[in-house]
This record gives sequence, structure tokens and C-alpha cells, in this order.
Amino acid sequence: MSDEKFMKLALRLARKGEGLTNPNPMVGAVLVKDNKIIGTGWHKRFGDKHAEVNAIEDAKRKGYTIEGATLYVTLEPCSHWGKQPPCADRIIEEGISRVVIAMVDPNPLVSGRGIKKLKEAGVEVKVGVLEEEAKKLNEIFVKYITTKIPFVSIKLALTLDGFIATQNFKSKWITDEKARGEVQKLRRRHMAIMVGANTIIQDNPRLDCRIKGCTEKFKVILDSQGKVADFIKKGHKLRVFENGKVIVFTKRPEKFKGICEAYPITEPFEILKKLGEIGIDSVLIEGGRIAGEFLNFADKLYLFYGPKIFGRGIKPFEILKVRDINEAPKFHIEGIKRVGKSFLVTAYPGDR
Ligand code: AOF
Ligand code: ZN
Repeated sequence: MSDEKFMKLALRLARKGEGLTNPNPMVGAVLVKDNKIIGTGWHKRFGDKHAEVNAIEDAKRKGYTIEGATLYVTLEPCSHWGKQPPCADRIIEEGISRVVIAMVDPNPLVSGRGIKKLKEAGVEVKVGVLEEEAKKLNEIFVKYITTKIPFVSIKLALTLDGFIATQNFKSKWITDEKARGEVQKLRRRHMAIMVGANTIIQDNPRLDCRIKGCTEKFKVILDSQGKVADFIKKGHKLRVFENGKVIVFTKRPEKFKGICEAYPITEPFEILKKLGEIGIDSVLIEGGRIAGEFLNFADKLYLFYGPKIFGRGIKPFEILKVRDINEAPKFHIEGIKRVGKSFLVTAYPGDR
């Protein structure tokens, strides 16, 4: 029971790194001796010290001796040399006698080797405490490190009757500022934000994260005809180019010479593969009409419902053309949350 209590704290610490550690995991660690917390740490930024080392250094700074302590860590300690030295070696050197781990590291470079190293050195190891929570916390990392395909989230703002815009493509605003604040938090979690060319031209969005300390985003535009390039050449200024890095997928890459990176790819899965190659672990799809094309590859849906009814308008998933209820893709609801005047439904594909 107390193992769970300390692991809960480690998970809470890990979450402080949200959006800052990608494409690496969020990790938290707590050092305990005689049932007392002597050090805490988390992974703060991509490439920085690992959570375990931060907890060890915290305990030392406070003047504690670490020998004989128990380490609670949300991810198996690493065994390899990456940007940081192997944590398993450091744990052994410091004389930590027991390590409680929430989940095995899905990184093929580690995956069990850290645990093996610790056990061989005589450290007592327990694995699987709050494992489900830990896996969910790092759902982006787990998918990307094992497939090299980014975690795909689809975010939509819908009316109560399921429209994303009126017939004349007006969608400002179906949901209120509170919901849009929640979208900022979603952007923080993902490395890339993706929309279609029409959204860029009609709404002129920034597609950035305006939460303090947030990292710059990759902004991905699907523009098969190169309309965005034409629009810019007519003298229009687009806010999406103000910060971060813009990547376009188009049949007309030559139109984007001197504007931004552009790839001659238009097939959804090929686009995701390319983003994965670039090193992007997660993409938040915010464009309503492109959502349908990516629904098959979605890992998570964030559906905001605002208190409006249109009766007719633009539907996000019309492309599916489901004729029989048995053909409909299946989902299971993770949660429902009230956000201002709207409510947010989060769902995963597949039924459970
Ligand atoms: C992190 N932070 O707190 C832990 C990680 O290149 P490196 O050295 O930073 O290694 C990254 C890998 O280390 C990562 O993919 C994961 O498998 C393991 N653990 N990574 O960024 C941490 N504990
Ligand atoms: Zn490590």
C-alpha cells in the first residue's frame, strides 16, 4: 500500500515534464528511507538529467545518505548510454537497496535490461506498481518508441448535433474560451499540430502553444494543391509562420520553395511515417475536415461539444459513409468532463 502512495507521488512529479520531454518520456522518482521521503526528482526537459539522478542529487543536497534507500520510479531505469549515462549503474553505485518500478521501459534499447542489471547487482526489484497509470501517462512515448509512428490525437469542436461548422464554413465559436484554454493544454502535450490548407486560409490560426514555458511546435499543413503558397504570393501574411517550424505535405512542393519545408506526400499513413522519421512523436489534428482521413490511424479523440445546434452544416467524418451500424469503427469512452459551457469527451479506438 505504501508502495502505491510513493509511486503516486512519483507519477505526479513526472507529469511536471509534460510537453517538455518529448520525444522522451515523462519520468518521476522518489527516494525513501525509513518510510521518509529524502529526495524527489523528475525529468525536466528533453536531453536533461534523468528523474532518478535528479532524486539522488536532491537527497544529497539535503544531506541524506542514500545507501539502503528505496527508489520509486515511474519507468524502468535505463541501462544504456544515450544523452545521459545509465541510471541503473548509478543506482547500484549509490547503494540503493530496493527499486520499485511502475512499468518496464518499452524502449528496445532498455526493455528489461535495466531491471536485469539491478537484480544481478543484488538490488531488490519490484515491477508493476500503478503500471496502468504509468502507461497512460506515457502513451505517446510508448507508441512512438515501439513503432516510430507518431501518436495521433484528433481534436474537434462540435455542436450538440455533431457539426464542426455551418454550411458557409463559419466555426467561430462553437465552444467558449474555457474549452479553447483546454486546447492549449492539448497542444502542450503534442510535438506537432496539423490542419488542412482551408483552415489556414480561413482562420489564420497561430497553431502554437501559448502556455508559459511551452516548447515550440511543428505546424503541419496538408495542402495538396499548394493553396497556402498561392495565398502568400498574393501578399497575405499568415500567423502560422510566426514561430515554430512549418511543414507542408502537398502535390506541389515546388510552390513552397523559399517558404517552408514541403514533402510530395499526400497519403495519410505515409505522412505519419514521414513525421515519425523527422522525430515527431505526437500530432494533434485540429482540422475538422482532415480528421476523417486520419480517423483510421487515430490513437485518441478529444471531442468538445459546445451548446449550439445547427441542423445542417459541415460534418467531420462524412468521408466514412457507414451504411450499416456493424461497419462503424468502434471506440470506448475514457472520460467526460465539463469545460466551461462545453463538455469534453475523450475516447480511444476499439471497444473494451
Ligand atoms: C528520459 N528521462 O528520466 C528516463 C529516461 O538519451 P537519454 O540518455 O536521455 O535516454 C533516453 C531514454 O532513457 C528514454 O528513451 C528512456 O528509454 C530512458 N529513460 N529517459 O528522457 C528519464 N528515466
Ligand atoms: Zn536513465
